[in-house]
Amino acid sequence: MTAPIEKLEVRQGDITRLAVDAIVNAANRSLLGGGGVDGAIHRAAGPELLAECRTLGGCPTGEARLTMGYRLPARYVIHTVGPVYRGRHEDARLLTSCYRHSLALAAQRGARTIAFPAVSCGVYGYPIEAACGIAVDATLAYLAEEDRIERVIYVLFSASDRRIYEDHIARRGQA
Ligand code: AR6
Repeated sequence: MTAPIEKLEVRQGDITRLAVDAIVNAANRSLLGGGGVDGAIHRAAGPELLAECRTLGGCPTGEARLTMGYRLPARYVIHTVGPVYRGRHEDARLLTSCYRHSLALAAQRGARTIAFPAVSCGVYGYPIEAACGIAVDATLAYLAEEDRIERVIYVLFSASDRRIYEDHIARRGQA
């Protein structure tokens, strides 16, 4: 069995270009689209994605919902709603929950490869270092319990965010 940390990968770029089983969208509770990565995913997937999202009736913060990927190279989109950062303990709990719910939905639908953006780190204001630690902790905890997921890719838009993830994972690997 592959060790959980060996299943993690970091890339820089546009998540909409990834041919993985599932990409995760940093959505809002309406699931009806927005800016940032959400806008990019809806533009690349086409109007069928919004049509399916309309049938879902929204999603509470910290949970996730699955749709098809339509014109994306990814088969599924998992829409999760991260917390708006306010510096409370609750923020970390909700962000952890986004990762757990997204991974559980992916595994349930037979996805083996999944890509995450830095959920909550744009408009929602979560500091990237803290969010990275939460993302990696939540993913490793999940992968330790459930081995159907073979690869988890964190896709960062900027070189500085990519380095934060790479350094964090390298340190975790040495621990
Ligand atoms: N690929 C990968 N990462 C991206 C891409 C992309 N194509 N585009 C942006 N990012 P944000 P949030 C990065 O604001 O903070 C939306 O309007 C970006 O640099 O997209 O969870 C929703 O509808 C940042 O690091 O999501 C919600 O209303 C990260 O993705 C709200 O924004 C997340 O930034 C959610 O805010």
